[in-house]
Amino acid sequence: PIIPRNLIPTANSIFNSAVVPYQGTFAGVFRVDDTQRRMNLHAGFSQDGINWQINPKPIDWQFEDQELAPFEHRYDPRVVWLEDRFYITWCNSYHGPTIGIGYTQDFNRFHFLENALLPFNRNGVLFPRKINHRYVLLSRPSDNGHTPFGDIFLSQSPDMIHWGEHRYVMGASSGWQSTKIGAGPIPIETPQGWLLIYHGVLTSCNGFMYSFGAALLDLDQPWKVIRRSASYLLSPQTLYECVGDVPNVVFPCAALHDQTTGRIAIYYGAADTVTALAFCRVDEVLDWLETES
Ligand code: BMA
Repeated sequence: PIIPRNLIPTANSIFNSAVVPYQGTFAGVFRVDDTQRRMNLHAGFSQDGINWQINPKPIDWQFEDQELAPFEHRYDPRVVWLEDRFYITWCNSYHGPTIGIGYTQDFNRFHFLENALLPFNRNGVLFPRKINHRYVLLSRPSDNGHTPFGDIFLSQSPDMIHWGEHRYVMGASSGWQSTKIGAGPIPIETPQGWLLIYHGVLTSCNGFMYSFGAALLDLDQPWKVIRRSASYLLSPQTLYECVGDVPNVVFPCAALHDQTTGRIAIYYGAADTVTALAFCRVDEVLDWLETES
């Protein structure tokens, strides 16, 4: 773990958070549940990607349409540099959980764009570039509760506002991913396809258990799955993954990819309490996927 639950005074927990390279340093959007247990998003900054300063106040979104402004909850952010700005997607509430989209240029002023999809939906994840002249968004249609089902779908948009041309990507299957699955970090482009790290949920005697694995999606038709891991890449096994507000949860929301070394840094929430960091390499994961799928 790199971020403790109480890094800022009002925090009950800081987890499921997304970071990006920013002006030679790092910036991010963090899920902070406060001591009233309100779920909200905060901006944060780091020189090294490991030691973080998180703003004590939540992000103050600028809304053009005040209809969308009332706060209910905001959680599980993803952040991506796309064309000319950083887009943020998260689980927003508008009469139930749905996918909020906003943007920032500087992690100081944040603009709310729209709710991309109808409720109920979670795990909205943008691809880092247009594909076939369309913005592309993964999501996981769901229910208003703790959702005992869930498959990954894809939607396309000409303008980041209007989403359609929905395609099925993949669904819950067996073992660690038998109850539901959801896209994790922004997909990583490789010559072989889009590398998608995703979480999967198993229902045990103790409730849900969240692990994560990987899949390879077609570069031009990313709803087509080339490979998908039968085993998990990482499952909750350490104390900080197994003990916390929600035991037995690892939930990845960001993966920084160093093009030179091929190294990936995966930022994931552990036990819905702290933010943790794991490393792997693109070539290792792709080789592993060949034996795994
Ligand atoms: C999901 C989301 C995640 C959370 C997970 C485990 O439904 O709420 O934020 O990490 O449950 O509690």
